[in-house]
Amino acid sequence: MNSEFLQDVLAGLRLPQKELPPKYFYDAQGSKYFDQICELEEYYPYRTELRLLPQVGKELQAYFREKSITGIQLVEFGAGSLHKVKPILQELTMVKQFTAIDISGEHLKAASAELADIFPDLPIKAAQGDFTKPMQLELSDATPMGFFPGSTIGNFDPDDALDFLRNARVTLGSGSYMLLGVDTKKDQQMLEDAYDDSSNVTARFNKNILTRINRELDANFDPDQFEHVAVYNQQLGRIEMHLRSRTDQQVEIAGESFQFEKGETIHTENSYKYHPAEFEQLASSAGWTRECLWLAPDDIFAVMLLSSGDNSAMPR
Ligand code: AVJ
Repeated sequence: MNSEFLQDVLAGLRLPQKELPPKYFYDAQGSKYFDQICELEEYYPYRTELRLLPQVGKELQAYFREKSITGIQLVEFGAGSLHKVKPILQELTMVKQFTAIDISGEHLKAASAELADIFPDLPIKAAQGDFTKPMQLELSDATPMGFFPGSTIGNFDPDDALDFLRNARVTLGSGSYMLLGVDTKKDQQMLEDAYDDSSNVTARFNKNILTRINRELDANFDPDQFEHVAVYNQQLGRIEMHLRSRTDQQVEIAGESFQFEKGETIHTENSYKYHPAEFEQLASSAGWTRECLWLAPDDIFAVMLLSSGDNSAMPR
């Protein structure tokens, strides 16, 4: 049942630079830690984007009216706690249906029940799924608009981000839109503080993946024997999170042994940062056109509206 998780973990830890896919952070506990991260003073992306969204919603409403679009079908990728969509739904009254896709099914169920209380007339669908892979959506007559907030796209290497954007353009189809939140390149200290907070919430979030592996995959990690590390890789324009072994140690996972040297790391996450123009370039390589750009004060976060144009020649 957990064989994909097991295979991903074994494959990642057999590499010379050991790694684990960040999508496995989000078990029930990990999703809770992530919500705590979003409350941190140091973690600026969450609140910065959230503050931009009422304005974004208002301007989207005017933009779509201008285009004589009367119905929107909103599809959120990596939906999590569904806080970000609220200001959009508040302002964008032409949304006829909301579909939320997330990897953590239970978390999503609770969040969509809460959303249904706030928007009782809105049809809401919750789908557990891996949005990093191509998928099928039930599309209505309303204009599809993808929603991918939080700079979650930053978890992908640029190649994979390009694939995601291409796949999403096929999934959403001709005449669709995509609203994206993208974290920007900025002062290194500000970036590193956001991923290595003084209350160590991010450290617990990072180490929780080891606890999850112990529980679900019959392993014997001692999370205390690993140290949380977050560094900005200037060359590649990304925050890297690692778990650094405090000693020489051996860990058993489903009967396979893994050696860790003191100081050796498991690379657990990348969080890419883009100049707005840099991201527009990436989106346009995937066939999207940038329609609108909203920047937070000091350009510390960007929200973009992309349009697919006519892609009817593409396979659906
Ligand atoms: C959910 C991927 C957007 O990269 O900022 C937060 C995850 N990791 N703190 C990010 C995360 C550590 C977050 N994303």
